[in-house]
Amino acid sequence: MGLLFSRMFSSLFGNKEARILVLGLDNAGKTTILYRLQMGEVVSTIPTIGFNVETVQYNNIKFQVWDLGGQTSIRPYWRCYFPNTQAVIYVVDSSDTERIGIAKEEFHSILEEEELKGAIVLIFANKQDSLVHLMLLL
Ligand SMILES: Nc1nc2c(ncn2[C@@H]2O[C@H](COP(=O)(O)OP(=O)(O)OP(=O)(O)O)[C@@H](O)[C@H]2O)c(=O)[nH]1
Ligand SMILES: [Mg+2]
Repeated sequence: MGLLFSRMFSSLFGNKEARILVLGLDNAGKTTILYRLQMGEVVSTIPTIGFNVETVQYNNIKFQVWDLGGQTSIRPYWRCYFPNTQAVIYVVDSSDTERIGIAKEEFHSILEEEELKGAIVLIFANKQDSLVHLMLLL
């Protein structure tokens, strides 16, 4: 997964540093993805109150990756981090079918933000393993 992101962004940004926001509803898997990218490992997480920020380096490209808490009460603060953002990774819990509408609404709000108009957006359909389990139950 890390290699996939690195290849994609290296073709987009060349040698520059890039600021990336990882957004999505609470429990979507944002922090898990951040540390999977940075350390190459799946770590155990707790809900993020505020943010985590890490530098992820691939060859000569540096990514400053901001993982913001996704709880309802924290989402209004996402906009504080929008300036100077080159890319957004929007993480969706594919198995959270009940909240897919809320995830969509939040995503559309992001797309309307003036400060993110030039940003590249990637939608990451996370928890595909849980989705498979869900489908097996149906
Ligand atoms: N089954 C499964 N679980 C995952 C996956 N990715 C993350 N999780 C689990 O989902 C839970 C929430 O993950 P986090 O990375 O903390 O979620 P978050 O989006 O950072 O949540 P907030 O910080 O509250 O916004 C954890 O128990 C993770 O282990 C995945 O691909 N599959
Ligand atoms: Mg988190």
